[in-house]
Amino acid sequence: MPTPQNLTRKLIASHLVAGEMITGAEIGLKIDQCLAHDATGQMAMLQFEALGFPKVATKRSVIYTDHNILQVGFENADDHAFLASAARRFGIYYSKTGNGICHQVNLERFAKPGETLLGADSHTTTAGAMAQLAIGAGGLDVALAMGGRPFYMTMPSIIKVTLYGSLPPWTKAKDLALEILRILTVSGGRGAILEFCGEGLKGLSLTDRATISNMSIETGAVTALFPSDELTKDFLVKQGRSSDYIALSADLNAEYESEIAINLDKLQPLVATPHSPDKVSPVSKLEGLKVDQIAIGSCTNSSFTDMMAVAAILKDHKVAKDVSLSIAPGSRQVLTELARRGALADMISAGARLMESACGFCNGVGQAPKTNGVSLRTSNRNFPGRSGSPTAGLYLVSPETAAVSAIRGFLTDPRSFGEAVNISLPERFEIDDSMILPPPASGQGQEIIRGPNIAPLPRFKALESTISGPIMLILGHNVTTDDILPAGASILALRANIPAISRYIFSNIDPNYHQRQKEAGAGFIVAGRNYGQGSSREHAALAPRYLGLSGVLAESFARIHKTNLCNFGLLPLEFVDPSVRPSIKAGDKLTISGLEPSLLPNSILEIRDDTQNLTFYVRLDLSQRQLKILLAGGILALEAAQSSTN
Ligand code: MIC
Ligand code: SF4
Repeated sequence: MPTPQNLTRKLIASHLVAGEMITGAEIGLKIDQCLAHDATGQMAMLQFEALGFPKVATKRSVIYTDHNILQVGFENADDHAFLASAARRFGIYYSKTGNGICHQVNLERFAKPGETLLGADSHTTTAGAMAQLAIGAGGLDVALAMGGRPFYMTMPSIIKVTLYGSLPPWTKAKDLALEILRILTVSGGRGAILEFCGEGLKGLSLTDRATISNMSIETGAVTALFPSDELTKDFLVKQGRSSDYIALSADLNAEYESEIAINLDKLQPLVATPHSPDKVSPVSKLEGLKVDQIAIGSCTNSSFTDMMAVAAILKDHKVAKDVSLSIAPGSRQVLTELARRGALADMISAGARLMESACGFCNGVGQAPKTNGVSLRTSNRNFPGRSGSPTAGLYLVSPETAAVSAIRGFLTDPRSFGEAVNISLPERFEIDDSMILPPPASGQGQEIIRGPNIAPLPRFKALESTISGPIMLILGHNVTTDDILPAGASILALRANIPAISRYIFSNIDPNYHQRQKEAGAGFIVAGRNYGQGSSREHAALAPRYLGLSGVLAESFARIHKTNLCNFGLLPLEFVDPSVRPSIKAGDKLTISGLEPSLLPNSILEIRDDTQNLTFYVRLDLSQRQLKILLAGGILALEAAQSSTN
């Protein structure tokens, strides 16, 4: 009898092209589908071009324009023209601005049980709701996968999340996502895939599952996976995609590395308080907190059922007079369904401000709260400064809690609102893919349009075997990519321009960092655990490298960011003994040597602190393949060196 397999191992096994499925070992996966957008796609396309691929080799790749949509200057229009033309040239589908947020549209139109999806966005995990092995990565990894190369990662451990019971009235999928964060924190999922099972699944709709897999990345997990079952089938049938359905689940008695059991009956409405999604508290405990702004939407909670529930709550009520309520339905499909049912009228007559179907407020593109403002949001991250207001406090809640609170004017436990609203899916969704432009049969001769906002890619040299430089910054635990490269409309408009965007690196922490780093030439950042958590933006590695940064010394790294560092030739160094961290100081000159081609995977290297005359050890926990990339100065440098010797 074959050994019973969990769902994750089944999906990995069916796509494995390199390595062995041994936890912690490097594996290579064949990628079926890719996605990128107008914050990450620019770099992905410039790199795809630099890698010399003639066209995409995936079953389907899609570029969405959903992040960078505030047209206050020529910059993002330049970016969109570039992306649309690169999509035509390279055989990529192009989802026009207004069609919706990539993860919501992907779920509706493209996500497919049993396939792999690599997305240049950390919340690519959303499609795990549909038993798609959906993983976020930097744009360069996505460019390689689009070109048909394998995606490499460490074989994850698999955490079984067993759900019992059913969610009580007014307690929603978002509350379960927050409960998981309360249990695991922002680093407890590192190196793992969360695989969901148990009788509790029956009560979770496909979009509920999407909310949960969306936020799995906030635990540091690689992704989440739900089985593909009758609910998946129902959603796919309603999307006119019944042929995409296959049933998929773990075998009976499959093994897992660890297990979490959650009794849904016991959950209640929860809220993540500033400034981390794992600072979770019952809403009832903070009830009465005066709010200034409420924003409903984002790839976490902008589905048909979320929006219809909000409309049902707002119907015949008014938004409190000193609250601004913004609502951004997740896709044009959702927006159309709301319009046809009169739900938009209910929202508007309650006093809500209707926003574009896009990321918008979620990463600071509009709706920045006032100084010290309190903003209740249905999105997934409440990191400092993410809203565009450095002093605002962001609280993450379910759409139901947000809507009830909008009426009351303060954070309110929705259970006090009366009978719970329950929304079912329509008989059939309105299907109109006319804003998703398919590529022409051949991209040959299609011009790539480069306005002045599209800068050439920087090129890097191979690493020296000895590197010396000062410690530029000393940081704490859980540094986010929003700390490294802040969110917000003006910075987002520079994603295709590394010289311009590099001026904003660490700008919320030290506005002079960029100048200091340029002058220093080389240098190091020192940090605690889970450095680089959050987004997939490779600019948070590429731009510091452009300024001259040599590496980061941390207790541990977030998965995507660590790979991004290596992809651009930056040293991701882990303290062997973290207790040395407090003794090294900003400005100390460090020297690391031994960066030789003979270096072995998982090597331990000595670092000399020349200023304090002390030595300590760091681990370079990389595979042989990654070491080669790193020492060459990054993937593009390695590929260029290899093609010149061929
Ligand atoms: C985010 O939610 O932080 C983003 C903006 O979607 C990022 C993408 C980026 O910054 O390029 C992500 O999650 O990867
Ligand atoms: Fe867009 Fe926010 Fe989702 Fe990122 S988390 S993809 S910014 S909606």
